[in-house]
Amino acid sequence: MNKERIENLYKLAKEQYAQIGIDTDEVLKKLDNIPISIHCWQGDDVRGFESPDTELSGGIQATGNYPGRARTPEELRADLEKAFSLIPGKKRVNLHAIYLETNGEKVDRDQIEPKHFENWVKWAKKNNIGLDFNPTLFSHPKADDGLTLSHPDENIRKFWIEHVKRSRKISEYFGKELGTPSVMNIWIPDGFKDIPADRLAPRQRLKDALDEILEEKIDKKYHLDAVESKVFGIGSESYVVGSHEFYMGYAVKNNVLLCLDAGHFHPTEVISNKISAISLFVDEILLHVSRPVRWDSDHVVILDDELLAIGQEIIRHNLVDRVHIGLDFFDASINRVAAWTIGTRNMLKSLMIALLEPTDKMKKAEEEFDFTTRLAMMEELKSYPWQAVWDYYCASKNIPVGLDWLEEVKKYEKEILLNR
Ligand code: RNT
Ligand code: ZN
Repeated sequence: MNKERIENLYKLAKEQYAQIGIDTDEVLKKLDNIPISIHCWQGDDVRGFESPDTELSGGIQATGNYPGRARTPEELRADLEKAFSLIPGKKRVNLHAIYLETNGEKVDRDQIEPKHFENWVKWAKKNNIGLDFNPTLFSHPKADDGLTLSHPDENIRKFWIEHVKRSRKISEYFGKELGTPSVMNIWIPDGFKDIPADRLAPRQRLKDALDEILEEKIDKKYHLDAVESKVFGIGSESYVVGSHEFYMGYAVKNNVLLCLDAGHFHPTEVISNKISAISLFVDEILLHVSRPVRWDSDHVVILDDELLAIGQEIIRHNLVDRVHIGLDFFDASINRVAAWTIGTRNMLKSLMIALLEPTDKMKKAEEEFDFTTRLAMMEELKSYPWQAVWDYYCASKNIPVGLDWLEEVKKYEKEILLNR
């Protein structure tokens, strides 16, 4: 794309935004500092590196068989680096315990250690990014009953408790090495396909297991605990142990982060409307920005109304430092580097569009019960020239502008991905 044209269009946009009191240069400075945690699992359909034939379980699914899935840590890191080159701004990478590296040694989940993630840390340092972490309580024989931390068998519970405790140490290690706290999110698949006779006992066991896991205090400078609820999963249609009420109560009482996944609520329920409410009761929030299509399908996030609303809720209430933005989608039917690129660029666009909004003016209209002005402003803003600001931002960071990134992905696909 023509540099002069981008600059001219930016100049015009800058003038137009200045008329409503917005300094676009300031907006881009702010945007450039908001980290997005890119989930590694889009790159390999949530398989990890424990063994080449691990089957994904826990009621989540990556559908599609697009060629080029990363099969090794080296391939996954190379693919992530390709995506980084197409995405402006500050990035983090979100890992799961199954992405460990053991040099061929069999290391079960209750044996994982920081050393199994040394390569990731080295790589993160080289790329100047932070890391986040997740214990993996699925895709394992000890999760085959559909229950883990809430399992009635004490031995199984103990195994998973040990796994999560060790995961916290790995997360702490990330934080210490990289100088930025690692957010460790606990999601478990536990639930029942059919109507339970006892909804309480598994929840009691989960609560006790979490209490035990969190017993050791870890400095928040290095590590933050988060818990993620769900409304249903494949195989847990009738009952999920870790429901929203369960984890909201747990997070408030124990002052841990509450993770809101966009696909984990009833179809007409949106997480954007939960952020402000929860912000009054917990210090920090983790988002799993995803796109449910009729179910928790984890489609690539698009710039739809809900994504725009999520951006607005973070920006309008000044929650940038208290809301950790993580992505959580896995589509195996399209190029995986493109999936990361599209989803992450959209997340950034939503934040930028929110930053370009004259929020004070809209809040003032609202306070004065001038709902006419409020609606009129919101509608006008939709066609403001934010795209010129976005293009300028990408160009200024040497990131492909517009659809130019797609050519890069196609080239990478031809040269690298199709040869796998
Ligand atoms: C599952 C949860 C969970 C996972 C990842 C892989 O429904 O959303 O966050 O998607 O941990
Ligand atoms: Zn999630």
